[in-house]
Amino acid sequence: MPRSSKIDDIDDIIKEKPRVIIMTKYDLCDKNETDKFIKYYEDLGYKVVCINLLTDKIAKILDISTDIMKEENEKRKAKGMKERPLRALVIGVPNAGKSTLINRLVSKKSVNVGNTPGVTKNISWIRINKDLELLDTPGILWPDFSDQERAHVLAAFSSIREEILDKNALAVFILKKLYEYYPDNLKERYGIDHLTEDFVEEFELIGKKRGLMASGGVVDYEKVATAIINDLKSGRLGKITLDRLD
Ligand SMILES: Nc1nc2c(ncn2[C@@H]2O[C@H](COP(=O)(O)OP(=O)(O)O)[C@@H](O)[C@H]2O)c(=O)[nH]1
Ligand SMILES: [Mg+2]
Repeated sequence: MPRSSKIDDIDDIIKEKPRVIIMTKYDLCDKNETDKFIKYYEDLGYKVVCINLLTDKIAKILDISTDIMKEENEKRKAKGMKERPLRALVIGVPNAGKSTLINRLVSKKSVNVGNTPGVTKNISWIRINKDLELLDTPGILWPDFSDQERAHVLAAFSSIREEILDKNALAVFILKKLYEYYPDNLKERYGIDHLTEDFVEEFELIGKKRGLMASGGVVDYEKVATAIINDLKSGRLGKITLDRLD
């Protein structure tokens, strides 16, 4: 969800500071669509890294921070200032992979290099390498989910609690999106090749197929909704990107 997960006022927050856009969970997405976003941001002049944080080498992120610091330190030297490491903060919406990223960057050799009093606790800087110091806690920022479509995308990928929305409505949203963008995946996983007005047929079909029954031998709709949501998140519905660039 490269668009839905974007924090709206990020430009105001970051201003002219260097920024790297890290597209996490690259293993779960539809590369065709995500690559359009990557190109879009690169064309705007941003540094973009796409990564599977669970398995890919973290070096590509470290290399970028080294590059940024080279540029920054040249500017500093020109002004007669001392060189210094880059101090970076990981920012993103809930479930984006912030903690995973920080844990990957911090190694046993990393040392705490100082504390800054924060609002609720001290925040510490961790030396990752000679060019990079990282804040040990991520900045969690909430996306604006007043837009219904966006709220559904965010809930579908666990960035906002799905309880905020009606579970059945979220499952129906996912079915509609799959039908629009990934009809083959919908057919393959659930045997569904068309959608009906009230979705009863679809829920019945999925429930029977997956044995999601309540007592009395009737399909348990709540279990069906949960299954659809979990199938999407786990990648069992295939590699899915729900945002479109245009
Ligand atoms: N498949 C996949 N899972 C990821 C990736 N990055 C993070 N995760 C998983 O996504 C979930 C949320 O990650 P977490 O780091 O806790 O997100 P945070 O809320 O931003 O701190 C965890 O279960 C991670 O294991 C990734 O690149 N690929
Ligand atoms: Mg976290």
